[in-house]
Amino acid sequence: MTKTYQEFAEKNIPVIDRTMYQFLEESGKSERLLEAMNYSLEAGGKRFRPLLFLATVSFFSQTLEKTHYEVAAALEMIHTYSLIHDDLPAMDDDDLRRGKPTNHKVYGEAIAILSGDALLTEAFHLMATMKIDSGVRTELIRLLAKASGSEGMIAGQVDDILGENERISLKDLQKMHSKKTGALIQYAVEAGVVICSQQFEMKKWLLEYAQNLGIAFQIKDDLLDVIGDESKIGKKIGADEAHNKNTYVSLLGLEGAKNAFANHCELAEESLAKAKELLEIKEPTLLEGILEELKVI
Ligand code: GRG
Repeated sequence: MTKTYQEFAEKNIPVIDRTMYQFLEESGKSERLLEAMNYSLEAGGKRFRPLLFLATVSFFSQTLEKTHYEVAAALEMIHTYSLIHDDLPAMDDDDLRRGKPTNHKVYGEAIAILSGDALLTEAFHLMATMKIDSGVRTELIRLLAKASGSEGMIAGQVDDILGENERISLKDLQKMHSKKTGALIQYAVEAGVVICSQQFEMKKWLLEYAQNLGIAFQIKDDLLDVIGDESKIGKKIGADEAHNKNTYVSLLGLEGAKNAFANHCELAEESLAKAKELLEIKEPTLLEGILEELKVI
């Protein structure tokens, strides 16, 4: 991890976490449900999406405030819900996530489904309470619904499930991942652009950065499933092959996937350089730090 990004993560993860835990504690719910929600939130995720959002806000030299942490918290809550549901027997049927037994292994299927439902719902509840201009708030909520809903992450998950046991093209694989994994990653950057009231050209370059970052993120996940260290990634490797999944490695081979990964990291770098030019930023930014961090396999 680059020192600056590491410091940024160390400083901000506790604030993101506090925002999530306090909001959930205060909004009063069944103790068992809260325990199950917190179990997955506390299981040690990297907080990649919320940090990406906060890094985008910082790119525009804005001081991080309560509202920013609320968007960041909502993003992580939605991400965590998606992982709980993804691990269910009806989906990937995984026993381990983030190095710990999956939510349904500890709390049973019914509570796991409900804790995912509650994290999703409470994420929007949290965003609806944000004290910012109502137009910006509505736009942030609209974009999050679009990214996580039936046009975005859920659509990608459906394509993934329906495509199991079938060979699909690289183009369809990318389309599926741009929704399943990419949409929330792109939201993290777009929300930063929206909350900082940035204009068209800036949005264009940063969204291109986010798009390539999202693809590289997914390729890395596919690579780690083949060459990763189980103790580091917190789950068994080889699951994609066992499920007969379409992945960058199954379609391009190991070397091909490594090349595609390097290529998308480079494209992300180029788009970021254009965005920096617009703001006349000369020094490295946290958005580069995130890319550097991603490059470590
Ligand atoms: C169930 C609606 C629904 C959607 C699930 C994103 C997703 C859709 C499922 C996750 C499946 C998966 C493992 C995708 C690969 C990329 C990915 C999202 C990895 C996990 O994200 P990280 O690495 O995880 O940010 P941590 O644990 O660090 O939060």
